[in-house]
Amino acid sequence: MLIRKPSDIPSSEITSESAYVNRRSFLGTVAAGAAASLVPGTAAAAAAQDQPNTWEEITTYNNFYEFGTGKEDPSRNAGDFKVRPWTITVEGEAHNPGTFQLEDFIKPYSLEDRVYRHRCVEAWSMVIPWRGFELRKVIEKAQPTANAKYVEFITLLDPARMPYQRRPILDWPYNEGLRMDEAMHPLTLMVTGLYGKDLPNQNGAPLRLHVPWKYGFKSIKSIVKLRFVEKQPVSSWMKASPNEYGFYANVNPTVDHPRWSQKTERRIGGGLFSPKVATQMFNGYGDQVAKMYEGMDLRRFF
Ligand SMILES: Nc1nc2c(c(=O)[nH]1)N[C@H]1C(S)=C(S)[C@@H](COP(=O)(O)O)O[C@H]1N2
Ligand SMILES: [Mo]
Repeated sequence: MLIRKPSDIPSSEITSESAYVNRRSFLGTVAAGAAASLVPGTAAAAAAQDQPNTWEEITTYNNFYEFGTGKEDPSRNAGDFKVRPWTITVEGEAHNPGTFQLEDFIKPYSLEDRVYRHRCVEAWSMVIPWRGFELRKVIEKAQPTANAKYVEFITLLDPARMPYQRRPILDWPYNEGLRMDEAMHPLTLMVTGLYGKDLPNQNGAPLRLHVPWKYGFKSIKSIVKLRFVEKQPVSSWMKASPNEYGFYANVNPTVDHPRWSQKTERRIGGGLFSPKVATQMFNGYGDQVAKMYEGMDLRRFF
């Protein structure tokens, strides 16, 4: 069976989530202890912020408009979505393009588990233990030409299987893009699973992106195509509302969304009265990614 709900998972496997969380909190404690003499409050707060959300939270609070616009719609509506067979096409400005069955596409890469913060443009956040491989490995294999300046990603278009594509919510299929250096960054992950299991449909099965320093809408789900292009792609969200959603979409507490503040975020699962936490520049990954944006006006290139 490919997609399993917690109720389908034998109890011997359910321990994996609590073991994961306990291991993280142990590491968090050690890290916080080591750093305490330097930055007491900050390290402890950062460690607490890096506790993964539960399987339940990650799989029932989703944005996946192809299956409805309510947060619980994808978990309710995507259950029957069949993700095999699944074909991936690599095309455009590349010396080594191709069309692959998902299994063949993934085969060359070894999967690793990485815990990433995930910050939605709607000012909520989670911490998610993804499983996947670096996008740069795919790019190295595809060998983009000198003309390739961006990579565009495209979600499946199939209104028979993705029911809300019959409604004019966005200009379907959902698409996104990254500049080549962003796509080549070692943090940029092609995701196939979470908590060590295959991705549930509502989280973007069978293959989605996660770019942890950018707002969640960059992390496109159920990808069928990667296209190397010379010109900056125009994403579905840019088309829908260009003054609200830019191409870069870097998490940035100093640049508010036109309709709300981006200075703080609400951690999903924290409970109704949990305090809002401060949003960090580049979602806390600035030491690894800020260099790519040196000299750019991030108010203009939002
Ligand atoms: N194809 C597609 N990808 C998508 C979306 C979508 O509606 N359709 N929503 C985006 C948004 S706004 C967010 S916050 C993340 C949510 O990912 P998650 O449900 O795994 O947390 O997916 C992104 N990728
Ligand atoms: Mo989002």
